Amino acid sequence: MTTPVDKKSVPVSIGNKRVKGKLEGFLNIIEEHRHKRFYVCSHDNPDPDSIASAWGVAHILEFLGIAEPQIIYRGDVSHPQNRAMINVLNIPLRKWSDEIKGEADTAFIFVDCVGNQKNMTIPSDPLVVIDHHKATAPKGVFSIHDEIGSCSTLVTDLMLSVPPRNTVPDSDEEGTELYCFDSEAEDFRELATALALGIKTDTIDFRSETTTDDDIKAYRLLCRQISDDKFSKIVNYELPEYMFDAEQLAWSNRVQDTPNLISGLGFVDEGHSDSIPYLADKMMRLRGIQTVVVYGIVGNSVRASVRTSSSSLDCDNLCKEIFGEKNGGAKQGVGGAIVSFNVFDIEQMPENDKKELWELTKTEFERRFRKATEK
Ligand SMILES: [Mn+2]
Repeated sequence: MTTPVDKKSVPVSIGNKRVKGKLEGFLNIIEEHRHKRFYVCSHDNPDPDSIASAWGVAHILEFLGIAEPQIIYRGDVSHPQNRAMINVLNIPLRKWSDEIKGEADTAFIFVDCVGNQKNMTIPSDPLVVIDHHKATAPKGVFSIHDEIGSCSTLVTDLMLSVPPRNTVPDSDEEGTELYCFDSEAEDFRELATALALGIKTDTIDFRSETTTDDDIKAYRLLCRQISDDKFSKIVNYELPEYMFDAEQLAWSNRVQDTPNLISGLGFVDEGHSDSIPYLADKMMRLRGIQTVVVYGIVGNSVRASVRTSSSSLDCDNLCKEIFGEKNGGAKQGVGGAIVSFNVFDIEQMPENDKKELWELTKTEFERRFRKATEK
């Protein structure tokens, strides 16, 4: 029989060697820059893993006595589940503003990315990067890096590994030890909920190839601390009305040749672009369907989501064949593409031209889809 773990027992670390090996260096670098204003930054497409990691790092900084570290991102939080996460957990996430660039004495920590990729456009050099992707940090930047299932796992381990702090003892009492990973701390349940969601989503429920025992260990540990209510509220997030409108459109615009289906949504508002991946997933659930492309024109680009469960098609090839070698990619049956129309200013176009542009786009991508799937 196993003994349930005492929620108040002293926390153990996950034991990731890459975290352990960098702990001292991390603490030193924070100490060295402690007078600065810290910004913890997500990449441009904040997802549960990057949001939770950033919040976790901000929590560590506060524990280390850094005044008011800020969590920031550039780009958009578009997926309705990610918005639900921010609202339900009340995560103090702020959007990048150009004023930050002008501030003196700032220090930036990038999480879930290393800073020299396309998905990170915050124009400041990081002091520290914490990441789990196959990518190398820029030269000279202090990095905590391991190719595991999620960045939230690394951050959870870091939280557990930070040495406890002694409170100032009263005259006749001894000081008590305070831990960074402390279920009694303010907002800790919410933070644990966020980190658990980060691990769950980034590992695709522990099915991704990169999932390690560390991810599972961190998840189990966090699950003892989460708010069950809030966790399920986010997992079963509410959908905005436009999602149902988009679904109706996707259904009526579909070109279906079972097991293949493609559907174009026309011009999609930037703020509604999350309907594209959502509907690609949904269409995959249609009986007999194995390969789906849902796409639309968002701003000056075509955005597409590609899915396949077919054993004869490779999703990455499919993305590249339909949308161009450099415009898309996929892993494990899930992919996407962005094709820029940067010679046009679509918003300024007369309605008729826009209509024609859409017709051309539709004809071309449907043709390419047919060609790529009929092999
Ligand atoms: Mn991640």
